[in-house]
Amino acid sequence: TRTPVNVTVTGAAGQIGYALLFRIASGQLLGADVPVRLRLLEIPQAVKAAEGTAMELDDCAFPLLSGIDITDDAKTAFDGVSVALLVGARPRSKGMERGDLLEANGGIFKPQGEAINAGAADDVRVLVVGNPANTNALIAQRHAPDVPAERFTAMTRLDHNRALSQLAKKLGVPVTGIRKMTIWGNHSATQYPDLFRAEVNGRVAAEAVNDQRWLEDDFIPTVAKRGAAIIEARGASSAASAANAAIDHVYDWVNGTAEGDWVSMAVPSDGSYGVPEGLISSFPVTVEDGKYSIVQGLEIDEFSRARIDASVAELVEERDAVQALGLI
Ligand code: NAX
Repeated sequence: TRTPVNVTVTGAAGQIGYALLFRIASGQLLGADVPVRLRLLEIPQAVKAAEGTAMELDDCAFPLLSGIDITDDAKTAFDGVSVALLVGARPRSKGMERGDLLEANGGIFKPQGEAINAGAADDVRVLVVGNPANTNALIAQRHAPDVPAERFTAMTRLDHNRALSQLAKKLGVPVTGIRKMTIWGNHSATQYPDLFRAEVNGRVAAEAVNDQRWLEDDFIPTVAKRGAAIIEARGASSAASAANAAIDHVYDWVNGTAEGDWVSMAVPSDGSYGVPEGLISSFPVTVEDGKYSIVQGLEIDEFSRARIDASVAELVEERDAVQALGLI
């Protein structure tokens, strides 16, 4: 039998954690033949709630779940970790300035980066879900100098999946008819879901839609502001869909992307498409043998160029702000 893979989830007692842990334990994160050992990291006040979730995990008798450890200590949580899902973050409270938000998250992602640096397994893969996800990932990465930089990623897969569904609905096609969707830039309202490189049954999606008004005034804002619409309707932010996207992100990173298709991941830029090197920005990526590569050589039209640049400019601002605060 295979040795269990250590999977750490931070913010395990939160709502995404609740939707995520059962799917990991059932084998959907890494594959139906891969046993996992769960490490749950929470703040002291929420350890008891995490213990409650762990009781429910026990009650599922998942064949692949070899054990659960619960801790409020980052060093313990990341010791030997191969897959680190950083979900817990400090949300923006009323009246909080951006600097305060970044500083509060620096207080979380700096020590977590250090703990990953100190104890993670050689094959560690990190996915940051907690917002502001791209910049939190940057902070963690900068405090883990011994881990290859490309192992730190942030989640734009929920945006990607939202874009697939909106486009499928518009065209009356199944999501499986769409390939090469891309989210560019920041996981924020400035993100750019790109229909000029996406394909619907082999045709350029923007041409299949043939409605620039819809694309600009409906599709892009609907995808970018979907999180707020969910809060408005549900009275709580996206949880199961966010957990689903985290599963998709890691599963594809480990098991590879389909031939002739790609997925969106926020990854450290190598300078591709004019995105400053080192910024953790969303790109189209393919995965082979457990390694992702940014899709190269795409022609970027003027409309898309401006949208990508605007989102990347926001990432530059966030990076400069955390730099000024001494967080990186
Ligand atoms: P919840 O508030 O339900 O849960 C967060 C949990 O994190 C809490 O249990 C809290 O105790 C814990 N936590 C806080 N600081 C911690 C620390 N230092 N170490 C360990 N745990 C800590 O939020 P939830 O709805 O689960 O969302 C979690 C994060 O995901 C938020 O930052 C949210 O903004 C972000 N999201 C990101 C998305 C994305 O696409 N990248 C989409 C969904 C979601 O909005």
